[in-house]
Amino acid sequence: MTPHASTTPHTSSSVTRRRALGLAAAVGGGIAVASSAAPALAAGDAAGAHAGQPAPAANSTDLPPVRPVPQQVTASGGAVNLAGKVSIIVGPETDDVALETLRELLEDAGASIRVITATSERTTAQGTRIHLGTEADNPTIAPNLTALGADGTKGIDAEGYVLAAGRSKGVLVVLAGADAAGTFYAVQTLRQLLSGGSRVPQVEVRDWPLMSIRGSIEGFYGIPWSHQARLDHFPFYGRHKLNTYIYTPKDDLLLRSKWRDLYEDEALADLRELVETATAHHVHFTYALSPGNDITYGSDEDFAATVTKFDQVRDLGVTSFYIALDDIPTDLNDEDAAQFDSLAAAQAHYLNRLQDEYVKANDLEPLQTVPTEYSGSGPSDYKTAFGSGIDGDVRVQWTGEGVFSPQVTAESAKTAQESYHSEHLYVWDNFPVNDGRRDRIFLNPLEGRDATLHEYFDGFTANPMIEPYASLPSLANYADYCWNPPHYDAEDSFAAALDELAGNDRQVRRALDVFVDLNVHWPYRDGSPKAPALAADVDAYVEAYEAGSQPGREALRTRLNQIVKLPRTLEAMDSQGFVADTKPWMVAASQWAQGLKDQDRMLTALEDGALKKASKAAASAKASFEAATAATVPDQREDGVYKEDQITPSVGDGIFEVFIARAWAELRDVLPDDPSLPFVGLPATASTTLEQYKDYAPALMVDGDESTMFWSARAPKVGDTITLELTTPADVRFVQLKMAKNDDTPADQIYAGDVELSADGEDWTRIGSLSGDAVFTKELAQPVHAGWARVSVTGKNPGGKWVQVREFAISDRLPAKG
Ligand code: LOG
Repeated sequence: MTPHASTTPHTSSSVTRRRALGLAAAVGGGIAVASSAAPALAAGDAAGAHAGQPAPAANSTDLPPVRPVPQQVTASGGAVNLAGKVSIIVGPETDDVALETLRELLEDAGASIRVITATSERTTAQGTRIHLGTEADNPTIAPNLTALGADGTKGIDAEGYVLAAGRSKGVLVVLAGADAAGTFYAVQTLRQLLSGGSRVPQVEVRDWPLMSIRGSIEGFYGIPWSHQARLDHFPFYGRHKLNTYIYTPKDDLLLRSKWRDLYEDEALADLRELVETATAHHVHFTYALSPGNDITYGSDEDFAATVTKFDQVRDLGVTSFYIALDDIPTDLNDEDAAQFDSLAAAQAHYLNRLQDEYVKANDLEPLQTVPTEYSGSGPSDYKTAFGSGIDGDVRVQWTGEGVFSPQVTAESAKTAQESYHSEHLYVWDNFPVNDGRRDRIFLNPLEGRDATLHEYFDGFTANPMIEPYASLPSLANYADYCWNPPHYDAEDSFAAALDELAGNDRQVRRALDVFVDLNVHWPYRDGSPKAPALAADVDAYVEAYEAGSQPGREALRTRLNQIVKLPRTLEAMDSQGFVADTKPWMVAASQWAQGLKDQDRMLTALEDGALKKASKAAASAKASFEAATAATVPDQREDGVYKEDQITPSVGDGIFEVFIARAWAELRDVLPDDPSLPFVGLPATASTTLEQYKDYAPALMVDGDESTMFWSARAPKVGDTITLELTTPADVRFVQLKMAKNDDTPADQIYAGDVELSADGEDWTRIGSLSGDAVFTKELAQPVHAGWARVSVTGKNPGGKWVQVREFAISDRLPAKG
């Protein structure tokens, strides 16, 4: 797609050659350094990276790391100092933000600054000179690049730049953009080369992005980002060379259910501020409407309504528009059905009208869209009709082989291009979005995107989390990946983003790693690790405990102390937004860890035979766990109403629970009636007449773990049953059925049903009926001898709701009263 991709040979022989020359190794996520005697090396050359092969490890003797990794860097050794008197020479039209950013950088470096606007090749400036701008705008750029022995920007792609630093009649730096954005990015690279000081290595950097669309799509369900969060994102994007933000939060009513309604003054003022701030940081603010729920594609009125709405934001300076057609009905209404033979044909008609009569007529950027079939690379009637029906300039989004795509390979990219008949596909990447798991935050690096995808796609937009600042590490990953996929190193990029958010305090940075470990599991990728560092410490503890030895338990104790303190330690992070976003998870982690510490004391007391002490510690643990399961995360559903404290944060991915279950088992052995012990049912198997959804198997109803569940793949019918068979029949005194996702909110569950016991699996005795609550419990005054229990459905579910069962348990004892 870009000519440069093929001019950069990715061969391992070039690595050998570099080693033979005795050159420094490339920096992981940093820069390859060539001596002045050697020819300039492309970064691709230096790292010898193949698809999926990360750059070599960091080398501290090299240049300060620059991320995204530039395409080419040549260092001639030594550095120049920018403190003292500095003249910045700009052209009349040189990018304002680039100049402002440069000015701030130099002030931090201790420079006193004079800005000169050049009108000819010659300037009167003496001493340290920094030339900033494009060759077209600033006539001093070309001769000064020549003075440093550097080539001009001719042939460098849009948004690219040349940065040259050295000496020629004094210290001379040239920041030459291929365009305004490139000029701005040259300054961003200078910032990283200065790395907080005043010295710049003598280098020539030639750099350009391999993908033209790099950014985020606020495209999730749930609480839309705040105005302030959006404003805060744009400077971050600028620093990381991201250039796109697509505005399409699903639960913003004016974008979807009320898409025809116009904005009031206050909302328009906010939008204006967003657009201006984005533009200032070279971020394209793309405005997306989702009219698909009730539009008539062929109607003149709906076309006019679209234009009227677009015009409101075009007046604010928006030049980039988008129609989102995801998650909408696939039937045509009568009016459209009379006019079009398919959904795709109707949509193509509407999009083409917008592209011709609006986008082209007003000289805007090409229209963008996400089709109704947005995943899977294979062909379909819809994809063919949609792709070949729309104007070839329209940019089309695709989510990969699935809605969530653990991998995106070059092969599926190629197939998708063919199936959509599009030269302008770009990825709507459903990562790190958490609208399907609002109890989680995802702090794992972006992985699994092939290193050659720039050959197929215009770019990527990440669909981020509901928590805007917690999404920043992933967005930094997209920045590094999209600019230079062959040199993307997931771990390095992620660690650098955490450094940035943490700030300079090393204790804070270490605590952040401890916190990240508890949130790295990404459930959409098989085998994704679960709190691996905590898990290793738990394993070591259990092993030591079983061996009756102490030392192996210390690592876990240290970690638990760190986790308990997380809310306090991380308070000192630079990114206060990250702290606020993740607070519910930090607090819950702290409470889980406190409970584990209590259980550690309990286990020690058990070993010492101090039973009273053990029981007291167990009670503390129980209280900590109860605190940890409080709903503290806010939520917003289709009605657009924001509500506090709706969701219990999930953290640690079940690893705390591994320890907890083990510790309770020890207590149960010694003190089976301890009131802190959680209720467990007798060993049993479960079966049902309901089909299971995905891998939510019936066995998950009887695994003693409320964080897993059975989920039906349909609504229950009268006569459907869920049946439990005890391993050994018993005198049953207690029955408990926990349905839906939590105890307090009726949702997917059986609404009408009888609960019955049986001694032989044939004759059944009713012991109670479901009431519409999520939880059913029954204490039997007289024990009933039984080997089976079941729920039989006696009525329809409201709204055709499906069924979730977290636990179905029967017992010969009553639950302990704590
Ligand atoms: C939605 C998106 C949502 C995401 C993840 C697309 C194109 N649309 O399945 O708004 O955030 O899944 O839940 C989606 O991905 N549909």
